[in-house]
Formats: sequence, C-alpha cells, structure tokens
Amino acid sequence: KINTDVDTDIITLPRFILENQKMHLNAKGDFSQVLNALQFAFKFISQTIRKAELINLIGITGDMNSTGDQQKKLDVLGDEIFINAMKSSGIIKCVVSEEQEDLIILEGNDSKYAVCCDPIDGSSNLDAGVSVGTIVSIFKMMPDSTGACTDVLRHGWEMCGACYAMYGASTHLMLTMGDGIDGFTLDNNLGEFILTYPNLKIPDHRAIYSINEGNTYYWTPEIKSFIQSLKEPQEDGSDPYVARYVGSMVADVHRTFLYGGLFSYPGDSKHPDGKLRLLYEAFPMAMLMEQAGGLAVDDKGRRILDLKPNHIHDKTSIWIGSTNEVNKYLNHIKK
Ligand code: P6P
Repeated sequence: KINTDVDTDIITLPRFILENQKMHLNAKGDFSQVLNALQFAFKFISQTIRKAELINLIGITGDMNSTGDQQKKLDVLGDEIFINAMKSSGIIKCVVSEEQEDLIILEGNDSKYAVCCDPIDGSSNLDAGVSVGTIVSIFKMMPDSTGACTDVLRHGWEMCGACYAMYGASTHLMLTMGDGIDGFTLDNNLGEFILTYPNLKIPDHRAIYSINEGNTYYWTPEIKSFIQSLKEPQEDGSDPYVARYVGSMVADVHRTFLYGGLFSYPGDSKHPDGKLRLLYEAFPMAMLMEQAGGLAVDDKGRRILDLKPNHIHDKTSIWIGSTNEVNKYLNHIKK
C-alpha cells in the first residue's frame, strides 16, 4: 500500500512559469525563456558548488575581478556558467556581471532582455561552508536598442523581474515577476525547483537586526544611535533586539524574508555609498522585498527602487526588511 498523503500534484518551476505565462494574454513566451535560462544556470552553479570541494575548485586564481576583490576560481566558473546560460536563451542581449568590468553584448541574440547578476555573492565565505547565492535583476530592453548601458542604467522600478538562488543545505529560489513573490526548493532527484513558499509575505515586524557591527566606529552618529537603540528595552516594553549576521547577503536577506527583521549595509566614513551594488544586489532584493510586503531604502531614506545608477557597478547603502523595522529607521533619521 503506497503512502497516499504524498502530494502527487507538485508544482515545478517550468509548470509555474507556463501557468504564469497563460495569465498574461499578450505573453509570447519570451519571459518564460529568460526564466528557463536562469533556472538552468542556478541548477548548474548549485551542482558545481557542491562538487567544488571534490574537484578542488576552491582556491585563489590570483586574478583580480572588476571590483578589485580577490577572485576565487568558483567566481570565475559561476560567471562563465551564468553568461553561457544567458546566451543559450537566444533573447538576452546584455549581461552585467560583478565579475565583468564592462557590459557584455551577446552577439547573435535578439535584443529583448538585459540581465544583471552577482554570480556567486558571498563567495569569500565559501570555504567556510556558508551559504552563498546568485542574485539577478531583469530589464526589458529599450524598444530600439541593440544593447547598451542605457538598457540597464535605469530606475529600479523599471525592472520586469528579480530573483536569487541560495546554495545552502538545500538550494532555494525566490522569484518575482512583479505580482508577488514565490519560493522554490530544488529537488535534486527530480532536477526541478518545486514550489514551496507560494505567494510569500514577510512578517511586518520581528526584533532581529542584521548588520556588521565591526564597522560601528566608521558609522554616522545617527546610525550609531539607531543601532544602539535596538540593543535596549524598547519603548513598548519589549526586549532588546536579537543580532544575526552571516556576512553573505543572500543568507541574511533570505532569513529576513522567512522570519522578518531588518538587514542593513550602511555607508560609513570609509565607504560613503556602502559596499553592496545597486544593479545586482540592492535592486533585485528591493523588488523582491517590496513584492513580499516589506521595504527597502538607503541611508537617506530614499526608496531603493527610485534610485538610478550612473555606472553599472555603482554601490548603495541599504536598509531592507519588515515594514515596521524599516519604518523604525526612517522615524529615527527624521528626528
Ligand atoms: P562584510 C559578501 O562579500 C558581500 O558582498 C555580501 O554578500 C555581504 O552582505 C557583504 O559583502 C558582507 O560584507 O563587510 O560585512 O564582510
């Protein structure tokens, strides 16, 4: 007798994409092609990372990447896997990658979509077995463009989609196409992402703050006093906040989606614009967070999605998470 409480009607990502496409009457299937290319890249990177220790990929290549970080072999491989997958879509013309100094134009592809990514975000933690991830923003190209920076140097609200994959104990995928967010988990036996967090909403409050306190000395007085205020009993009598910081943005923001709370990488006297990149870290996480019912602003309180980069590797400060928690920061800087 077979265990009958097993769900036999699972929703795989391909099925989810197809059902979503049918809901958009004028959809020709192009966006579905973009998502299929992305999901292949995530599966391939996931498998490569998990084998990496075995085929000894982790180690320093000795090269420096465009952002000056010491480049690890896996960064290079993740970047190559991602770019090849985008090329295979046939309709992604431009790719921005943290690992590439300049925008990449994919010859032979139709000029329909531009994709920006951090192929392996948090890779400096990889050797320690910490979860890393791939973060992606998607723009529909300008109508008459054949591929140029103007296709991606746009406001965050112009994105048509955003997603991240997190390579942890399991491989998770959070995806938005502008109508809520949905979470998937990779079933390695099926080789498919399965819908596990349909229409995810972030809790509107949670006393968890996530920030690198090693930078305290370099923060502005306002940020120092705000973080200090979270460590004391709150005005409503509730306990001081809990601190949680992994040091891998995907891991810290993924926890924030599931538990609620506040993640921040603020600017400081060493890095006035913070450390995180606007196009392929802050923008995608901000779109996903707003679609999940949260907020994302910079140190000055400006909505991340209203910002517009001047250069493809521009950085921004960021405060992102539950509405009540981000509003606490906004109220503090208004004082
Ligand atoms: P710090 C990882 O290197 C990363 O780009 C993000 O994933 C992470 O949030 C941040 O940098 C951590 O930076 O200065 O706290 O080590």
